[in-house]
Amino acid sequence: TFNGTWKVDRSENYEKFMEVMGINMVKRKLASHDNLKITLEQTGDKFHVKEVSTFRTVEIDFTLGVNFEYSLADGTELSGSWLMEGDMLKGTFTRKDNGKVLTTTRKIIGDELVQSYSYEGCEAKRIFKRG
Ligand code: MYR
Repeated sequence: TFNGTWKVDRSENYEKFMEVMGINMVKRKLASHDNLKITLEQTGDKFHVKEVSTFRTVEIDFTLGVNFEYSLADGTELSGSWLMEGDMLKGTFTRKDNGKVLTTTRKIIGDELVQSYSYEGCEAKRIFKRG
């Protein structure tokens, strides 16, 4: 189950990923220490997500397979949806500013939540621990 609160523990290739996303260096430096914490609450095919970081606190509701809008901390707007594939969440989101697609997955590996990101051939991961 994904339910619970997850605190980012470490990231892989995340600064490079942000660079490919077009985020400037100052923001990348800040974002690499964003203390991201997400709380996931699944009820059937509905999710409630609370995202807390040094940048902001936002709450998001989505239903699996249903498109919704989401803005990154820098204001970049995305539109897309999550699907459950086995016990993995797979998200496909399109940037509104350039039409390019960002895909992401969430899976539980051992006692960690691993979120992968892919955009324009660049891959990154952020690994969360229960907290
Ligand atoms: C959620 O389930 O947390 C809300 C929807 C998340 C959409 C996809 C998030 C992609 C984040 C990419 C971060 C890269 C920053 C350059």
